[in-house]
Amino acid sequence: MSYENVLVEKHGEVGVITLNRPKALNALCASLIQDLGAALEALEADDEVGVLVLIGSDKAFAAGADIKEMKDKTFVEAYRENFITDGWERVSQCNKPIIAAVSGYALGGGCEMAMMCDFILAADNAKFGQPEVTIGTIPGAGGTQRLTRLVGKSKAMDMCLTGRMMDAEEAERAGLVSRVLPLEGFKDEVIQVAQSIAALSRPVIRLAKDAVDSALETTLTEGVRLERKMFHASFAFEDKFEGMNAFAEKRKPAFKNR
Ligand code: DAK
Repeated sequence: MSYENVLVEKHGEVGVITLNRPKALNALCASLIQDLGAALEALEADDEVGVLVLIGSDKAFAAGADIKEMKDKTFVEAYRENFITDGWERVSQCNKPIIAAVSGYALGGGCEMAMMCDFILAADNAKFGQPEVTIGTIPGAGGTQRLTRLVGKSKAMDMCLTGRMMDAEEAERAGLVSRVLPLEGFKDEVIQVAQSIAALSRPVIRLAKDAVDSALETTLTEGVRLERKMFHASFAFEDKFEGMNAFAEKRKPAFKNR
């Protein structure tokens, strides 16, 4: 299946979606969001694929929602049409692990979309920002919420009130990104990280993803209780026996995703 605004490729068990609207620095127009949703649906349904990667170009992951689509909208139109809503949360609803691979600009909706992924790997030229205040509005796809949970109130306020950009090094220090990698060979490195996850047991990875996600939605006591239940649930998987027996027998595990 081919799309106008995204490219899709498979590297073994890794499905890579590339945002591909280079002339507009991958500005997230409605048709791109639609294509992205369709590509995600297809890769989620593809049993060969265990892990997803969302990447842009060297210059831009995405420079935000498409300002030219928004600039003339009135409140009444935006409200009546439920403007810029359909499909926007799709990335955060993936069952399979999804890694944001950010090189260049990740601004506004681009930064928000990266934060919807399970974690962010940044190239050393990455720049993150929520510059909406500089164009007379505020973040609308979770920027004030996810950024605050990831980097804390002080830095989130700084980013959302000044609209400044932070570079990859600052983003790693702040906990927004998990690792910074050189731009040269960035995509290959990201695919290797994704492949290392894809080599593990899929149901166990799903448990781990769900458990970490619950940390942002619940109290510590409830979260730890849920984690305990999920830990016990992993004992229902054949792969738990395979993993532990392989360790004891000093061999590599052969997971069967069961
Ligand atoms: N929208 C549309 N076009 C964009 C764009 C954007 N966000 N960003 C860049 N472009 C276009 C430029 O207009 C230019 O097009 P042409 O003039 O060549 O036709 C082309 O991309 C190259 O951009 P520049 O010439 O500006 O390139 P520079 O290297 O000089 O500057 C830049 C790069 C990234 C610093 C600059 O382009 C820039 O500041 N871009 C805008 C960044 C921004 O303000 N982003 C936030 C947008 S507001 C919601 C979901 C999402 C959102 C809200 C609600 N819901 C679910 C409710 C999100 C809102 C936003 O993201």
